[in-house]
Amino acid sequence: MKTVFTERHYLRNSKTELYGGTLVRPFECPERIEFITAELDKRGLGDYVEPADYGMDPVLAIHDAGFVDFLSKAWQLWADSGYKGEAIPTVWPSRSLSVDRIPKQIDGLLGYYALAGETSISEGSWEAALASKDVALTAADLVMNGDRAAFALCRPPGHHASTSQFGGYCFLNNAAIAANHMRGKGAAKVAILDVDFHHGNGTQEIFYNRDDVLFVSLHGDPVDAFPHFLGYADETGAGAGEGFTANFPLPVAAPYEVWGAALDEGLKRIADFGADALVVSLGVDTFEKDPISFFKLRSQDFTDYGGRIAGANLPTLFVMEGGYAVEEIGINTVNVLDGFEA
Ligand code: Q9C
Ligand code: ZN
Repeated sequence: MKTVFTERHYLRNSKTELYGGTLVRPFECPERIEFITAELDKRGLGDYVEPADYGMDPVLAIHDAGFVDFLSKAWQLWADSGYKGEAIPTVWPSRSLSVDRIPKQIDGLLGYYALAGETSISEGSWEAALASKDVALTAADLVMNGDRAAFALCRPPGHHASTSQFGGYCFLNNAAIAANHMRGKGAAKVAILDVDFHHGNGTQEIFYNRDDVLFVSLHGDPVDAFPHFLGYADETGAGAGEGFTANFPLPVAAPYEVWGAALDEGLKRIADFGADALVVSLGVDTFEKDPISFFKLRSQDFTDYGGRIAGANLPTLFVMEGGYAVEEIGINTVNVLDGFEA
């Protein structure tokens, strides 16, 4: 399968992540992509395509216009205010502060449009986020034009980005933008299978009221894991979307036997739904050595589950999400693609 990739991901090179009370170099770093392309090249799978420019219409079909405008100017507002570091929110419209009015000043805007505080906005972050959605859209069109599968090597990732909030290293929801684009290109029903360790809260929120996009997610139980406030099994959709969200929260130290059983249930849901196309939010932070996660998948398990996903027999778009054990991120990601193609 082809890989859509651009060097413009390097434009996202934040120096700070608020982690455990200290500022550390972000886990979501450019080397992640280098490890993946190195492994693709090593296995002779490096069939790369540059992304096309899809403009803002597919973004504005998913995200709030005020949010998009904020992202486009946040770094400039922050820099103009004279702050020395990167843009980190410090105040939120929390339970006891109003959410009714959008402030003008950058600290207020950051709190209004952020869902978490670890994702510093740095110079170039917006441009990288734009390139990342174009990677996803270009790969979506490969699939809609007849390729059995395509790999969107997106960075920054997207599944935590909701209609109007960024966080969890995500700015624009690449998978959601691509899935919606595939709907517009003739796939009547699209299923999204989110296998990143973390719950895809943004994707869930975006499609929560829709019955044309099924959202299935396997993730660390929010009782113990980021994003902490969404991803419970009783979240099943609302209105017309009731029954079109399926969450599989899994416990600390879940081994592949447990994870794989949930995957099979999720794939059954996708088969029952009658999807015309599949989008896989591919995070490999389920790996046993991932530094910020708690599942126990081994490298060979990624090959195995790639094969199980192929069993769904659907045109499939893989969209890169998380995965932070940098030495193994390449092996594990390419194992999924290899297992799918085997
Ligand atoms: N103690 C993605 O995988 N912080 N985002 C976790 C753990 C945020 C992950 C802190 C993790 C965001 C795309
Ligand atoms: Zn993740």
